[in-house]
Amino acid sequence: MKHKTLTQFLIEQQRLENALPADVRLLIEVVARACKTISHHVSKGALGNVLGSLDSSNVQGEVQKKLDVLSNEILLEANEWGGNLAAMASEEMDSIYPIPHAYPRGGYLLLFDPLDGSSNIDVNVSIGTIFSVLRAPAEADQREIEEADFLQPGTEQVAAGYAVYGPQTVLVLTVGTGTFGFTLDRETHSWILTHEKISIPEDTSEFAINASNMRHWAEPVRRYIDECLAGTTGPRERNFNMRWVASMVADVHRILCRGGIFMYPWDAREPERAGKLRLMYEANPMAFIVEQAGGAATNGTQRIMELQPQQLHERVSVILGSRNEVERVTRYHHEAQR
Ligand code: AHM
Ligand code: MG
Repeated sequence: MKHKTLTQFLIEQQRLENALPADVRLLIEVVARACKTISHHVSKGALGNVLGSLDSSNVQGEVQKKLDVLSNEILLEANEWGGNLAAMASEEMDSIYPIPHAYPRGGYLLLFDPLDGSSNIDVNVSIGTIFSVLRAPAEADQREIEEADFLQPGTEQVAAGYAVYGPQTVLVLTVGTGTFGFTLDRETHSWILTHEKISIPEDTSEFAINASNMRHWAEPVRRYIDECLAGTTGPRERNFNMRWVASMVADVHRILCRGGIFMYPWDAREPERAGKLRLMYEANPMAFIVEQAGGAATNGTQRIMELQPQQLHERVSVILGSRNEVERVTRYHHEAQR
């Protein structure tokens, strides 16, 4: 069998589908290369002296792991000189990172969570990188890029993807023509297309939620999960299974492979907080990937990709995965509002 590499795939997308400009293609290649480097460091673990925490915290007040910071640096260094970007933003940086004046400036904005699944870093469970690409506003050409230039709804994304560093390192990508997966071949160091046009089953009998927060959930979430747990004798008339990796990349990857619903909803622990996950570099790219695979993503009442961000590090309630289940949870939220 002749393998198709990421480079071939992207060139075909550029030529055949007319789906992506050459500079976005190059930018994705650079991100993918950085993910290879991160994967290499992750796989070294204790031998690479990369495990454990630093004394610092990020803008959300979370303790930074050594690998969080290292991954952030790898992505910044890989992407700053290529000439395709105007600025970057990351979960690990308080504010945006404009491309230094020493390098040519491009027309795109890159946002990322450099290493998602922080609680799993030191315990050898799958973790990953999530990224999203937006256009820099055309009028920003003549001035410095500002944080406000990033505040675009997810529908404006040009590309989105994630890498998961698990038993295999896999890169999942969309440029708006479907969702595709590539496995890292560690012998040739290339990304090989292994998951062609991924399609999420519309129905599922598997849910993913951190059930330790059950007592804090809103009524529609509790109703949905109660009905799943009631199994064959409940209103759903079938048994459900539960999975929770606590790395969004791994939970979403499972859903792309075999269906399921993932929820990190609003809860009453910190009622003023919309959710735990971040809209711009976690929820939006995952929503784009999931929708392109035929799934759905809402915050309980609205499509995630249509939300107008107010802040770079804004948080959001997330319900995504198999279409019919996401629509059901969303309907329960609407019914509760009436
Ligand atoms: P992180 O970006 O700090 O790693 O946080 C995001 C992660 C997600 O990957 C995962 O779904 C969630 O946090 C798990 O949270 P919890 O530990 O509350 O179950
Ligand atoms: Mg994260």
